[in-house]
Amino acid sequence: MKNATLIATPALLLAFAATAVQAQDATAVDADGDGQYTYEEVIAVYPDVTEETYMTMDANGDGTVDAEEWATAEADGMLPSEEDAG
Ligand SMILES: [Ca+2]
Ligand SMILES: [Ca+2]
Repeated sequence: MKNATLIATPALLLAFAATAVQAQDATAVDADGDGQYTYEEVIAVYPDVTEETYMTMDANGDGTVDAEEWATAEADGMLPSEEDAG
């Protein structure tokens, strides 16, 4: 049974890792961790976000979406649902 355990564990870790990635959207989007979510960073995680949507998310019009604007967009349902991506 030891062999079976060794095989099963990596699969469980992969499943857990996939769940963890989905659960930390905001930090995953801000790839360089500067607190600004550039359009490039956003579409890397949410390919369905159009430039128009991004500009709508950029509430103060400074050209980037910050954490506060991101949270507002998320609350307003502007981000495509992860459930639709499958
Ligand atoms: Ca960034
Ligand atoms: Ca902004």
